[in-house]
Amino acid sequence: MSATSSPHPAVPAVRRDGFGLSLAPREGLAEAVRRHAGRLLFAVRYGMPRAALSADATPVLDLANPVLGDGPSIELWLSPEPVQVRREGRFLCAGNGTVLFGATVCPLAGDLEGETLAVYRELLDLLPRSGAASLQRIWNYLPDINGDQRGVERYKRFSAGRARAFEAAFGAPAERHFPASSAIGTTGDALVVAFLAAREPGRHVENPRQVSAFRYPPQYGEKSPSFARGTLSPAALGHAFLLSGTASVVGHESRHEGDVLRQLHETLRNIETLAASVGAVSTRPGPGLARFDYVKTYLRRSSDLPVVRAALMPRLAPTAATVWLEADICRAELLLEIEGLAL
Ligand code: 3EB
Repeated sequence: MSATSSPHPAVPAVRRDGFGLSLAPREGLAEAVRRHAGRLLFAVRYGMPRAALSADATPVLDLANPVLGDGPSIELWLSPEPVQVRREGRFLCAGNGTVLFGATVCPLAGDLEGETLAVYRELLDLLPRSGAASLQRIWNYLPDINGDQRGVERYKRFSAGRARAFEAAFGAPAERHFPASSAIGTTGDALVVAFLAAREPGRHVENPRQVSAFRYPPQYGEKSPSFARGTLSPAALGHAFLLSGTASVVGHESRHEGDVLRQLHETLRNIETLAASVGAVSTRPGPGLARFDYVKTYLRRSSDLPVVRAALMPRLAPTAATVWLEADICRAELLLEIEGLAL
């Protein structure tokens, strides 16, 4: 079938030195497994009935966040080398000796801080044993992220557990170990943590327009969030720039409450400023928004899709792949968050 006759053609892979990412339509997993046989690190499927992990033909993480619009809904993380898949406690991991992708879906009982601490301790413990000790990127999906757990917002409970695990593993302050991250709401009753790690370290980047999240004042949680604004990954990941979830936060404050388009433009200013400062840790210039290969946008209100998409698309390369998801954001007043990858 030619690409033009298919309603949802697979987006061509973006690859560099063999590492890469491809996107596939909702029903495209089996074909992708055939096409990338033995070179598929992990598939992540959005818009599924519930969060789940499986490892039949290939490791697959399912997430329940609805896919907005008619775009692709499966990420295919590709490896230049044959992939070995294994269980490490609660994590399912796939690696090739220099990079490792892993994920867990952890049922929650009612102590999000303690449960997050336990999951992150397990993660920080398995990495050095795996040969891919350096965290590059983490994705966190939390049920009812803005809800209350015994008087404290659940995102803040999560943040405290994550911070304690980093301190237990590396001592305080542990900030030079914080990778690019996203922390996003989801449905169901499981905490989902997925990660990308490598044998060689990445270079974590901060944004001059934003207070580093690990220095946020206590109003955002008893323990500040443990993440970097972006990570410039090593050669085994094609030197990909991994952009953290980025929102309408200037300094440490949320801006433009209730106005999704103003939030979008503030977010884009944050991304452009961060990209410019990647030059500080690299001889290459940082990737401006127009050089991103993959952009994933989380919208709190699905009805905002048309206006946000119309304003964002002209700012991206025509070849950029986009995925649009409905999700709560970690601060109740934030209406959107954008993450991405540039190879
Ligand atoms: C912010 O700038 C928005 O806790 O891992 C963005 C990316 C946000 C990652 C995290 C939180 C996280 O503070 C929220």
